[in-house]
Amino acid sequence: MRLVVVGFGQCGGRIADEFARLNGRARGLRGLNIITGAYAVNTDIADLSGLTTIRSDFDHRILIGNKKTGGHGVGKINELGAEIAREDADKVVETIKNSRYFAETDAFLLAASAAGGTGSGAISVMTQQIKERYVDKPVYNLIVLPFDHEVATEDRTVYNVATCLKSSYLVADAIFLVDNQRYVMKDSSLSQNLAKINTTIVQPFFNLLCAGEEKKSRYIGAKILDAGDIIQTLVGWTTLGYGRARKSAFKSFFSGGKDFRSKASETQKGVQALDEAVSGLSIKCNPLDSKRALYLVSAPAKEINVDLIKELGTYIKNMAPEAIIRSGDYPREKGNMDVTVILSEMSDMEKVRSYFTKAINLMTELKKRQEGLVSTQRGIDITIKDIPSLL
Ligand SMILES: Nc1nc2c(ncn2[C@@H]2O[C@H](COP(=O)(O)OP(=O)(O)OP(=O)(O)O)[C@@H](O)[C@H]2O)c(=O)[nH]1
Ligand SMILES: [Mg+2]
Repeated sequence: MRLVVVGFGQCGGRIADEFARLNGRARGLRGLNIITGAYAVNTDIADLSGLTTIRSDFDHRILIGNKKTGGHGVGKINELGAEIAREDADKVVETIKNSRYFAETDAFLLAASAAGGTGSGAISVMTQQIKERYVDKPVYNLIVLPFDHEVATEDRTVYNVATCLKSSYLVADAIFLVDNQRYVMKDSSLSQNLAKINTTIVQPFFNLLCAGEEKKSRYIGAKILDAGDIIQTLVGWTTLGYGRARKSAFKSFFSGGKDFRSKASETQKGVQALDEAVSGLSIKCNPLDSKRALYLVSAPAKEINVDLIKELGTYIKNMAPEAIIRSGDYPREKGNMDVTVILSEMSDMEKVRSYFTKAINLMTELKKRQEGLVSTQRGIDITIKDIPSLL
């Protein structure tokens, strides 16, 4: 499957940059092109300059709203981000259309954080515009939710997240949700942490996108997972995960031989990788709420056997009994056994619901203040009102 990836705002731009590196790996290691274009769109020049892999010309790092913001961002006001995106949408759409490999694109993936201003405001507006012009290609969103401490300290964060999620849900074919809080590593600095999080977010897409693009017969699975399977799986609220089996201590004894224990250990490794993928899903959710699921197992060809596929299928079926399940295998020459999982068309996600509830409470409170039902004056403001003014 081949994607055009467009990142909005700082977070979105960095994720698009990560996808550009992913394509570099796919080309270098496998001779495959999985990203037909990677773009960063921002109101902030400095953020665009900080990227490393997306080409540095103005056709790939696209500055919008320069007249309104002077190239300095929208400072968390996502209505302004949305307004600028509406005004400059043509510029973005035209640039993407003119790219060299555009005709080979299966779908769009637009990425942004929900808590900022530019990305949070722009992603739904641009999704709508792209959908109107390219009716035959799905448009997916990848939305990053803020860390808990950002929510606790700033009301605007809640408002931005809620409005961004609702607007995207109205227009995108599916929304991959990624919760920063799931990836917090207390022992590393924030910038390293974000870089690490971005790598973790993008990693599951590697095999997922490569599997259907393989041309060499030895890399083609018994059941190929291609763009059609992925498109059929992705609807509405979506989460994804990736797990890799640890190397077994008994590997040298059993693997590769005809010993029954090698077959058993492969199944065990597959289940272990799947366990890891499910426990590390990009947002906390209950798999029972998903209506569509997909898994892809990738491993050296000799390790993929019928028992393994059957075992993984049973695992997913028990976990998400209401879901239509699609699957595939992706044989490699060497490397680990890993499993990629997608749960989609989720009917509930506690975190999303809680953002909507919090935003409604916040707006009720704001309205009360505006109507004067709650006094907003404190400290100096209360005593100052009785002092005569010279103006
Ligand atoms: N995972 C991840 N999260 C990020 C990254 N950069 C910022 N964030 C998160 O994104 C939110 C801030 O949004 P930004 O993307 O910086 O905002 P923006 O879209 O550039 O908007 P403005 O700067 O307000 O114009 C916060 O919740 C951050 O924790 C990143 O590289 N990776
Ligand atoms: Mg910014």
